[in-house]
Amino acid sequence: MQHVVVTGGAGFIGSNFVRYVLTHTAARVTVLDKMTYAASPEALQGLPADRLEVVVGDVADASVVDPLVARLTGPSDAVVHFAAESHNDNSLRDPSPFVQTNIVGTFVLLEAVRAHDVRLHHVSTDEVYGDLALDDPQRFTEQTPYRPSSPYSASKAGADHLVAAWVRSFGVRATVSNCSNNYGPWQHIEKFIPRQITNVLSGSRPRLYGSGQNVRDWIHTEDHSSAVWAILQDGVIGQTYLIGADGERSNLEVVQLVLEQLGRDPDDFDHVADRPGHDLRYAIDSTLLRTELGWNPRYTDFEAGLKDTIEWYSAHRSWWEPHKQDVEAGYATKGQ
Ligand code: NAD
Ligand code: TDX
Repeated sequence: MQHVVVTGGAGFIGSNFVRYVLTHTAARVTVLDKMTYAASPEALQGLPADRLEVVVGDVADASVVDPLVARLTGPSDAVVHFAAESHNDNSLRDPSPFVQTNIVGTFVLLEAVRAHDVRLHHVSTDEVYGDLALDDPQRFTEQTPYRPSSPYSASKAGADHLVAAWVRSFGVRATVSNCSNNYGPWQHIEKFIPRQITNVLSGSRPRLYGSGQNVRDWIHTEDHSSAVWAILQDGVIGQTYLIGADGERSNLEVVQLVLEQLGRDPDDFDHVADRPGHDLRYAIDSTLLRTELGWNPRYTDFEAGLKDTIEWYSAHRSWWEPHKQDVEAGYATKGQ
């Protein structure tokens, strides 16, 4: 049976990927997760226990990582690397864990897969490419030069470069994907869409940074999972694949959609302090992934995906409500 080690498998996208693999394939999964504030072990409950093991540990700790990777001896076994500090706003407050987990953690993992000749898929972000003008007809492609803006995106860019170097210099069998903004169940309420949904559900107003003209290219997390699985099965070693679902929306549009779908006045939100260095627009051209691997997103209707997500947060109050006050107190100190 194929065995996949998933780092960061208790986080938002990692846990959705673990669920995807255990539901759609016969593979066995070992999650390696440090269980930081961003982890949701609850997201892994109810999955087939005979094919899932959870190991609590730090991806930057070679004494934990090396023996786990050494267990991957089958021809299709692999590591899928989601573990990261993932929130831009946190990286502006304290970049240190971003450098440690995202860069040093990726280095430690690369050394382990090099030592044991194990296949790696490294999960990254479109933010490594910087931002685009609102009217730029070009979108990001695999050829776009790196130009990260924040400590978070710079740390992810550093990790991507390490992977590329380990492929070229040491022959490590790795692929990389750079995906656009994910939404869906189990996303931490510090992030844009869940923050606004849970603001409305708790009787307060959505908070839009700056003018709200900034554009993000939204993809449902399940489509990210199916793309990563397709790359793991058929991706070309050494290749980078961009993952996106043609979901460009301005932040203003998204906030107004959330308000409308929850039956509120679409203007019932506050403009708050902008994010320093705030990227204006991200947009992905995923032609390579679609033509080479035949991948297509299933969630092509953003309004419908958002509606499902709102329903999910309405039904999972007990998961997010205990953390809401602390998350908002953190934002309040920055006027956001
Ligand atoms: P998340 O913050 O929800 O989850 C990250 C997980 O990694 C958590 O479970 C956390 O406990 C774990 N983790 C953190 N530090 C660790 C360490 N040192 N060792 C082991 N585990 C550790 O993040 P997410 O939004 O699910 O993002 C997952 C990956 O996808 C990241 O690599 C991120 O850069 C990438 N990505 C995210 C998006 C997005 O829209 N959220 C888009 C593109 C790419
Ligand atoms: O309250 C808010 N109000 C607001 O206007 C928050 C939290 C965010 N925003 C804006 C900032 C961004 O333009 O919404 C947009 C999305 O913000 P985030 O959810 O923080 O995401 P972003 O900074 O775009 O990064 C996300 O996508 C790429 C993930 O957090 C990263 O991990 C991923 O790499």
